[in-house]
Amino acid sequence: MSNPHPVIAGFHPDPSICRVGDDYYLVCSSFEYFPGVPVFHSRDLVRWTQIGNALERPSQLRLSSGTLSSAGVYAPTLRHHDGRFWLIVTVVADGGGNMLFTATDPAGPWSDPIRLPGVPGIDPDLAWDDDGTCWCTVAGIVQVRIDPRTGETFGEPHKLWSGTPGAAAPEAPHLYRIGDYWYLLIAEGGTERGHGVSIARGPAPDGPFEPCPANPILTHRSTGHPVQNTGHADLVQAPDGSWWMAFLGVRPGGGTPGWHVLGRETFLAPVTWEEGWPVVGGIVSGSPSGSFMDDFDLAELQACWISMRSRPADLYTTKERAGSLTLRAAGASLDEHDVTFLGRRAQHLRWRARTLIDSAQGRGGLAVRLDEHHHYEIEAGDGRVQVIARIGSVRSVVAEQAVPAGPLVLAVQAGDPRSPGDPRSAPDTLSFSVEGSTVLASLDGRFLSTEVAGGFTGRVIGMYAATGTVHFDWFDYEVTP
Ligand code: 6LW
Repeated sequence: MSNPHPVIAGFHPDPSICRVGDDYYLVCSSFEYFPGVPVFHSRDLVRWTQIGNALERPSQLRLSSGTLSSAGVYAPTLRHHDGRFWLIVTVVADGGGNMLFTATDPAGPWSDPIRLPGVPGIDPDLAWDDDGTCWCTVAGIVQVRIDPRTGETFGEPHKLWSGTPGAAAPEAPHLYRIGDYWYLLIAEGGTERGHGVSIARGPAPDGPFEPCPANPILTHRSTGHPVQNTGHADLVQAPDGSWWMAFLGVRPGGGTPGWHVLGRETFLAPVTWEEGWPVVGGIVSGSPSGSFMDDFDLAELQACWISMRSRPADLYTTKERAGSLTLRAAGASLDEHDVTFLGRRAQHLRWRARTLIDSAQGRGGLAVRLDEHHHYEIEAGDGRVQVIARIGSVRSVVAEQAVPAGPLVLAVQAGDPRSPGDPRSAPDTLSFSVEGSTVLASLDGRFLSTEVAGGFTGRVIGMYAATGTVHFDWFDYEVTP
């Protein structure tokens, strides 16, 4: 079985997709990271370019330092209606809840939130019927009519469908009017190895719904498919009338039980229709993105860069030292919620990242993060370099060496595991070094996987400041064999 590639690799879960003319747009969850809700554009459903982040202002997304990792921005839905783009999302945080944003250009700017206090739960969906009524459907599966311009709800939320009897977690609902039917697409089984997609149809947007006899229409549970956890899907019709499904999946590596390190990624499959029911075809492989380099010569940071919970302008700037990223320390380490960290999602199974750091005025370094309890980093400052590992409650300086004063190139590489044939093998090894000298430490990659760390995200590689002020001249991310 070939190893199909995601169309959007790295932690880009819970995809929602819509089309306007020949242009497709897609959004994903982003949890504790800021800015939130990455927005992508494509003309062929396979090659996607990030065109921005929908929630890029504190007035849109305010995640306090108390917001837990894997809380924050849950599954969004993106739709186009009445000449505008509509984004509905759940923010799981203090002062959060379900909220709506609108824009005329999906690249932004998006509006400030329209709050939906009457909409319960998570995974909100939007659908309009011919008379303009807007139906909001959430996990459960529960539905309520809303006015998307004001956030007002009408009547009490009512139960639509509970999915396949006995299946866990009916969620991720999307409602479509297709031909003579209204279709209700859901995820069920939980977002882990039992994940799947099921569908029901009915005569009206509020049902009643009859389940598809072939449910689940998509699942890889109990198969040897290299892409697992498939679920949380959205449907889109192409200009030529063909139908496609975007959905999340993971690529576990190593021995048993398998560890996925890139989070839940976005995959694509064709859909055909038989007797009024969708049939999902095999995954269409995306084209892997290439290497990436940022020399921080631009005044604004590129859209792929993310920080935890917020990005105060006085702690993150490319204006203080021309051609450099300057990070000013807040939290004292990656164990802290408010550490000054700028990262990008790891998008490949094998890669090398490097940065040129000037730590004369502080301490900082290059890190691979799952969350504040699971991260590895190489840190420079005070005339020494340390490799630090945080795994659960254990924090250890696993290597240290004296270094001469002056800028250094710090490197981390995701390489093959030590014992690939061992049924207990790790998915990879993360090796840390100062360029020009030997590897300081090589660490087991399983501890930076979702199966170990838990939660809904994946690895993020980035630069951080632990004390004082640290400058980074460039960052590069190279795809390796
Ligand atoms: C999301 C739920 C899910 O709200 O995981 O994969 C939750 N499905 O639908 C977080 O991504």
